Amino acid sequence: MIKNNEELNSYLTNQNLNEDLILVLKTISDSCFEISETIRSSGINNLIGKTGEINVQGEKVEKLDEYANNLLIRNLSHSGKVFLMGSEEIESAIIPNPNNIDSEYVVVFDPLDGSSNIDVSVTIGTIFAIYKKINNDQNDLENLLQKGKNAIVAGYTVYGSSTVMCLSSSVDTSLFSFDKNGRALRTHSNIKHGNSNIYSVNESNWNNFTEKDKSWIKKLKSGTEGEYTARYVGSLVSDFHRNLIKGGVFAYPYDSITGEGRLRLIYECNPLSFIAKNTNGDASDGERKILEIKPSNLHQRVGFYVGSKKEMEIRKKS
Ligand code: P6P
Repeated sequence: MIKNNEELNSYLTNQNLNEDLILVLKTISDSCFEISETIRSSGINNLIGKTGEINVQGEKVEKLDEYANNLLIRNLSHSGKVFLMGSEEIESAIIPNPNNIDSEYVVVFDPLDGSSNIDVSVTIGTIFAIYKKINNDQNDLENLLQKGKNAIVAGYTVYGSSTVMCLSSSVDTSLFSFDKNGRALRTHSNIKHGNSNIYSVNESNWNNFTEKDKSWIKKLKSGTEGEYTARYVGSLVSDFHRNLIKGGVFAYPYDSITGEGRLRLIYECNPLSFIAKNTNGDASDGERKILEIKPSNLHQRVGFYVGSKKEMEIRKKS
């Protein structure tokens, strides 16, 4: 545990979070700092490249994916305060301490989002959300398949030109940077979604967009709704963080031909939608509020629109 993390400690205490939840959040903060330090030296410690494994998503596992995943699982298990975990990298639920029914919290995470950008030094990040368990049965997946609106805290850490952690609850959304000893120091509090005109879409999927989405994007480009600029990093957490600070909307629609979504509901869309809701933003799958969707499985994929209400309203009228 990082020593003298007083600022984070007092921030969390002032949020009236109980000490077990504070310990879980400090464990996540420490883990994100460790991941950040490792990423920055990954080129020289042979952590760039792939493990040769294929994960449950059918994606080639990057060495840093595996490292970040194992670190979070190990540290959260050692905290003794986590009842159950769900990870993008692991097919089924993770029981940190079998029969430890005293622990209250369920943690879901994408250990390293955007990992296709690792070997080109583009911003990547860790995304997480924390829930209260529903029952004392560690084999009951319903503890993981909760609606996003049930989250208590959600957040992310982006590993970019600087390392920034976002922590969000219904009370406050704040940003933290880390000093060289890993202490999280608050830089922004009571964050509200920015209002710049930015849209963030992978337009190479144009032919698979619905007519509604095509007319929406054409409207944003037309200048009739103001002058928009396009930004797309290809790392969800990075695109989300930029829009949270500056404004705008991110969209990864369902494929209109296959009906498939790409982004994962439980550990990508729900945490970011929870943050959007807490910061005057909005999030949907194109029809439904993301936070109201009852997950059917741990790795369910959905269409995803998240960001300023302004662009979401324009889409409704498209
Ligand atoms: P595409 C990264 O692999 C990821 O899951 C998200 O971080 C990102 O938004 C998306 O995929 C990018 O997908 O199809 O644009 O490369």
